[in-house]
Amino acid sequence: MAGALDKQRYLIQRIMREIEHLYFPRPDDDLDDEADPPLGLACIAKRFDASIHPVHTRCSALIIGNVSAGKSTFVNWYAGDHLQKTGVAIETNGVTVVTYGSTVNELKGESTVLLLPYLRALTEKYSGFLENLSCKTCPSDRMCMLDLIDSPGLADGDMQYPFDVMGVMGDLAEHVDIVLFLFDPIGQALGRRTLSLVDALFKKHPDKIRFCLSKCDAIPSEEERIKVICQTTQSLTSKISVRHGFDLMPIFVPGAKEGTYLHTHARKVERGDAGEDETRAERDAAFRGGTSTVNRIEDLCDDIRKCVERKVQDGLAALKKNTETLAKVLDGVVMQEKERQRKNAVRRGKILRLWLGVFALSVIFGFLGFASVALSVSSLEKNVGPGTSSGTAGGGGGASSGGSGKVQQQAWLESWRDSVVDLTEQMEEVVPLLAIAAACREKVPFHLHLLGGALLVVLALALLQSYCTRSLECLSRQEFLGLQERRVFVKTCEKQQRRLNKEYLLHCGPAALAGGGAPAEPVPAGPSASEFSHSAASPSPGRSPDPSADGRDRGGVRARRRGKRDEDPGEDFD
Ligand SMILES: Nc1nc2c(ncn2[C@@H]2O[C@H](COP(=O)(O)OP(=O)(O)OP(=O)(O)O)[C@@H](O)[C@H]2O)c(=O)[nH]1
Ligand SMILES: [Mg+2]
Repeated sequence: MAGALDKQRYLIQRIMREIEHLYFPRPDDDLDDEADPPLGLACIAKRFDASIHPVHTRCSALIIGNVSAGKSTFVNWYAGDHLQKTGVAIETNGVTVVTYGSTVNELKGESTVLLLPYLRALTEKYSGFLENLSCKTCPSDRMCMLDLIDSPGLADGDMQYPFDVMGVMGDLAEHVDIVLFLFDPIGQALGRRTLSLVDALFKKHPDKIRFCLSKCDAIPSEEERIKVICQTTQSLTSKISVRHGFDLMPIFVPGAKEGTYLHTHARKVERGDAGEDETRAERDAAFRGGTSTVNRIEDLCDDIRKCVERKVQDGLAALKKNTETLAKVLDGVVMQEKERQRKNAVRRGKILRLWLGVFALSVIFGFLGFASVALSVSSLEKNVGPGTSSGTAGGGGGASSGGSGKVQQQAWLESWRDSVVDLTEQMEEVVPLLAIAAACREKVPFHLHLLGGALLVVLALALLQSYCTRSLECLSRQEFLGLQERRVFVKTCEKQQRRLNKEYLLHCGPAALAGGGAPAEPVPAGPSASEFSHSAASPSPGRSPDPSADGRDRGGVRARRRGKRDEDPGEDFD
């Protein structure tokens, strides 16, 4: 049984780790990652403004209860280490998150927020919370996928808290997967504060809440135990509206009374050190610690384990939805890009045709102009005589050699010229720009005027063309390759999701029962303290306890990415 539990735990850890790395890959140390940062679904979603389902790859349990209800003892027992102070006096003042680490370590407020970014909003919202927040790490396998949040005991009267404890508990309950309410049968179990929190949280998250009557072994007789259970149930059900059967689990930490709870046989069983043939009845007997008192602490552990399982299923389902969403978004971007490129190509064609038309027209008009000038010169020379075309100086020669008709023609030409000159002078008076042009005309030869005019026309056409046919902004080739790489990555993630889902179902389904489940791989040691600081810097809300395996997975994805890019960079888009 313990072996099967271990197999299941290792498989879940591996799946969650792989899911996490698809969202938040960590840079490789051996690669120049500043130039080529690893791709992740989270950064792709951010880059393309796609809304994806939030990713939480770790399960978390919030433990709430009255003062001395045994919250810290339960956390220590579950994690298998003496992490939290315990005692009859008020011991816990702040909030402590117990999580996985390769060593037993303690982080204070700001480091805790770096490691668990979801707490940032709470530290900003509630003054005094950051100073009373800490994180403790321990190398227990059971904590690989789980964070236990220990809270200050709730008491009425003059009890002062360094922060708004009710507000913080309410907000933490939003984030966590399961909330355990522990009631101490000896102390003030159902105070006003505790009951109002029960009421508030049960209204919002009825499925997350578990009620436990802790320290049951401290009640001397079975009769009194039944009385306490009845009274507590009555008080609670009068406060909350219970839709289904109300369950108050009587629990106690075996060995807590004697202070030996970290060394009991039950702990060994829970850690998987006991033999495979250990039955549930034997384990129950171990949990009772040799007494006849009913202890449902294993049911509570089962509930926590189921939460972790649900996390995997939710993670796989969210991965499927998110990869589909991102694939759609990227396809849309590619389509838009292609549409822009097509429109630009059409516009370029139009521009080319326009310029070809302008060129052809200028050739035709140039040819026609040249021909008309040549014809008019030759006809003038024929009618008036040589030299006429070059100016009025030749007029005398023409008069002597031509007849009266030719003289009339020349006189008409001169009068026409005079009238044009008169008109130009009148216009120069009205439009000063023309006066400047006239001044220039005296100095600049006529053919340069023509050339300038032609250039002005061309410029005007070019401006008109650029205004009318402005091309749409497109991605550069590099950016387009990046887009393609992302799409390939999302496709790879889709395949990975299918593979992981299959592995998980194989493990849970009949094949697993027949011994065909996924092979159990021992999870290598978790991150060291320095690795924790590294993961703290990463944007991931969850962390992996196994960086070496991360490298393996990531290496595979990167090799595929690179291989794909080298093979055929435009396979999907061109
Ligand atoms: N008999 C018995 N005693 C327990 C059990 N759990 C805890 N205790 C004792 O109860 C006392 C209080 O335990 P803590 O774990 O410090 O309780 P707590 O809820 O964390 O208390 P605060 O942090 O002060 O609110 C300690 O002396 C424990 O040894 C249990 O299951 N059975
Ligand atoms: Mg405590």
